Amino acid sequence: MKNILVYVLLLTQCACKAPEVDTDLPVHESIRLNQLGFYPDQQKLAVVLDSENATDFVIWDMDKKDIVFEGELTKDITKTISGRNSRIADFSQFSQTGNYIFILTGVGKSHPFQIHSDINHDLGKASIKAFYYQRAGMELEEAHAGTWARPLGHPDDQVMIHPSATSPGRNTNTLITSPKGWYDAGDYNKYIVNSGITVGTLLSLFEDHPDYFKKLDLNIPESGDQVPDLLDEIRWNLDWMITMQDPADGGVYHKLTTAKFEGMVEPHLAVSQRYVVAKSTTATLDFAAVMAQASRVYKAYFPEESVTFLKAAEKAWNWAKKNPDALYKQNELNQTFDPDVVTGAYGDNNTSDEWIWAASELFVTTHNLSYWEELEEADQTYKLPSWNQVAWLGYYTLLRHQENISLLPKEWMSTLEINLLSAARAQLEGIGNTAFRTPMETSPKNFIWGSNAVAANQGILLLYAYRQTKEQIFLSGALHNLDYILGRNATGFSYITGFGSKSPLHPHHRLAESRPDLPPLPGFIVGGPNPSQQDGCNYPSSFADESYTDETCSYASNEIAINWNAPFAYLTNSLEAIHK
Ligand code: G3I
Ligand code: 9MR
Repeated sequence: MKNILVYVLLLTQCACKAPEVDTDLPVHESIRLNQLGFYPDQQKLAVVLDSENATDFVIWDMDKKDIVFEGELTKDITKTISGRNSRIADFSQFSQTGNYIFILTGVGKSHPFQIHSDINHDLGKASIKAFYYQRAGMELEEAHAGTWARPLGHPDDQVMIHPSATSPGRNTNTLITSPKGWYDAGDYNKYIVNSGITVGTLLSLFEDHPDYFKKLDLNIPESGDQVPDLLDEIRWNLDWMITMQDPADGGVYHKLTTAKFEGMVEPHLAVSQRYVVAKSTTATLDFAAVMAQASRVYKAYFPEESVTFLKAAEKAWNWAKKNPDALYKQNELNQTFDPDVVTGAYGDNNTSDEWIWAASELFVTTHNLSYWEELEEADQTYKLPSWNQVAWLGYYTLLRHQENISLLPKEWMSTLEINLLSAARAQLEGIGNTAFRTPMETSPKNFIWGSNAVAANQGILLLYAYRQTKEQIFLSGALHNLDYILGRNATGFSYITGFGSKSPLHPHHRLAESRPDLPPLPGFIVGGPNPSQQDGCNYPSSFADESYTDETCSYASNEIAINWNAPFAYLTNSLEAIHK
């Protein structure tokens, strides 16, 4: 079709020439911005790569069919990790609600975006609804799942005790029931360690913004009951977790899994024998932390279960005290027991952070000083949370509740505050030297398996710093990482399924891959760039922030996982709650 040239006369007092705007220019790969959009008052940046001859840009209102803002790119050039030239277009001054595109004069246009006072509302809801889609042991009905309705899979009512997991009353081949829970990721197994950080992050999201969640309707089967939907959703996984505790001694099985990964089939057709495997110290402590937190959070809604959760937490803690060195070492187990188990290991040889997390949650819930004793000498330096580093889940909790606990020594608590703030400041340092102007890009070391969760967890840290200081710069930093996740990055992808114009279509996700007739399930954050490329797929680039491929084969860059969706849900929903 012939290009339509739109000439716009600006109603300004100057006699300047009206800019010429070609709205039919193609979307240009060199323009990178948040493909969803912005809050009216937030900093609004687009990054322009290469395009040496371009200098001017406009913001085009798609409804009014009019130019609403004109600007120039910065002259300074920053290099991307792969050496491309980057310049910045800043249109923060423009704050009118509406639907827009960014046009780089003479070059091309951006994907469309919006400016809106609740720009992340639907995204936040979808990030939690994603957990509903991951539910095991339940039929998903059309009323809640729409086109993604599916039959019940994995009832887990005949789970076998693996030889590595026997105990009095539970010999090898004993069958137990261990239903419900969320599938971990692209695979169908259920792992306590990863469930732990996921549930901890989501319960903290509730504790930090209870009023926001009391009103949020997720259209899940429990919607409309007296319990906030977020807590109903989390309950599905808690109910599974509690079955993973060995009643004989309080230890917690490391995982519930098939021996090998299932094929790319729908859940109800993936029927290989499932096992509970070896009890471990890390799983047991993560379980203790989650149950202690749940006991607190659910007290007002489910008083009986609240008591059960706390008893389970204490039993788990006592088991860990007696078994501090029960590390999960999959290769060693496979030399001793059959069948070999080769699914996700979540192996972790350092338990010091798990002790901190469990002790913190138990202390805040019970005020029992014996848990404080565990913390007194503990390492207080800041460590970004991940499945194998959970210390700060505990410390965030202590900070959140410090006013209610007079037993916490002031000086020790202020060390936590200082360490949190200096870690947050360190993340902001150097943003100006990064091509995409995000905390995420300040170090290539951030690009690990699941790097998008690093971006989200950095965002959480910045939001805690904002909460502590009310300094806008921290809020802004968190928003920069959300911009990163939604498109202002080195690949030009919005890394969330179903959100943004260029988003993953082929995630490594059995629920999605087994239904190629449907669009991928929405609201999932994919792992993201990972230069280690452990899956051996074909990647378009080997540079850290470009090591991403939207192919089902790529479990090292394009899988989805609950422990990545949780911080993403924290980030988006907190931002919405803060902007309300
Ligand atoms: O600990 C080392 C660190 O010292 C080193 O600097 C760094 C360099 O890359 O590697 C670190 O180890 C990595 C480890 O994660 C901890 O971050 C390994 O290389 C990396 O291979 C390992 O990846 C994990 C992956 O499973 C393979 O085990 C991911 O974190 C983890 O998210 C992922 O989880 C899988 C489950 O096993 C199965 N279900 C799907 C899920 C998501 O992909
Ligand atoms: O699908 C599995 C994914 O969930 C895991 O993260 C990944 C790494 O453990 O492994 C995937 O399964 C692959 C297996 O490791 C090797 N054979 C191909 C499997 C499917 O791609």
